[in-house]
Amino acid sequence: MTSTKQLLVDLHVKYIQSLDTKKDDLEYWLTEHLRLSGIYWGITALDLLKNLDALNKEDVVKYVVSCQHDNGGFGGHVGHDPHLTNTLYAVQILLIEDALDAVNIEKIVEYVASRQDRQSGAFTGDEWGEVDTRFSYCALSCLSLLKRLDAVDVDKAVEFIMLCKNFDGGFGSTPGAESHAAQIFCCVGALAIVNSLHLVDADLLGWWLCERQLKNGGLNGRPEKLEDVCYSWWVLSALSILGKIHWINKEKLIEFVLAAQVYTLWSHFLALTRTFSNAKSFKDPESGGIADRPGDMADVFHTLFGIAGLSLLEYPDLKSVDPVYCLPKYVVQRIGLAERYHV
Ligand code: GRG
Ligand code: ZN
Repeated sequence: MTSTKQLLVDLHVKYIQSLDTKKDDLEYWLTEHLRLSGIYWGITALDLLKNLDALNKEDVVKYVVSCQHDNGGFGGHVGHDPHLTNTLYAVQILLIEDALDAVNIEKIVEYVASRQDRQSGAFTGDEWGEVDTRFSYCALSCLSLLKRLDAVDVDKAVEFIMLCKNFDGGFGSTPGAESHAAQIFCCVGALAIVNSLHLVDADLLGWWLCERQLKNGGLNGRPEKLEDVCYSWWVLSALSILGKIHWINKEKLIEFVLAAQVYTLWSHFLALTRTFSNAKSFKDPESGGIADRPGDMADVFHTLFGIAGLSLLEYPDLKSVDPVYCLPKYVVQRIGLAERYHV
């Protein structure tokens, strides 16, 4: 293992492509419930890397359609129970593939609306009843992408999110819960979607967010915790929505994310000498993808959020990502939703 100062695009594309071919690995079967989310993380990363074609569109759309239930919701894999999170991921994948017409949109709207508790405004993730601000985000993002926010009580949804705001300007998962960067992304993103960013204490929250950067350049999710590549998304997207991305040290964060890339010296050599993309049959299971921090194993979740973070930091040769929807910006523009939010 050595340190690199550049994004290893070819290796990451190969890594994402190889994820569905590891059927001999126990891990492949143990993570079955993450199959649909894995496709969202993988395909979004590929698109930002300008390699959307690396996965076959027809196969992807067919698989997503097969995860939908009669009630309109999507499960994490064929036959798995429907869940709000997977329903958002399904809509996001179909939008990236420009194939929303492959599913019944009215049924999706019905399912998402059915998850709101009309009294509190909160959303439950599934029929088991867990309430969390990340489900508020999933519901509002999904309905907004489908242009059907009218199907829920938006004022009540905002009321619930504001009950989860804390003294430090941040947001937690439920009223009284500690501020956490991932919940902050969900709450700030949801408020942006429904034009309610004026309810955020932008300076106070901006301070809390930029204090997440540690000496090694990486960001943590709350005080006293370890740095982790995925916070390059959760923290940076919120800062970006608030117009304060310049409050963190960009160069140090880029260095940290690049150092969390996984590769062997041989793959690195091939990538550097540009022979890699020609060596179609070359496979190196140890290479490609981004880990949560330098030295750890890669996974597709951290691969997306590392790349999306780099995109927010305007790293060269990446497509721009939308900080509210976590979709490539051109996709959000294609449906006429880009740049509607203001602090
Ligand atoms: C479209 C990007 C996108 C998201 C959809 C499902 C969802 C909405 C958001 C998930 C938000 C969430 C709660 C993510 C978890 C992030 C995370 C790394 C949690 C780990 O927390 P701890 O406390 O770890 O276990 P730390 O880093 O604090 O040690
Ligand atoms: Zn992480």
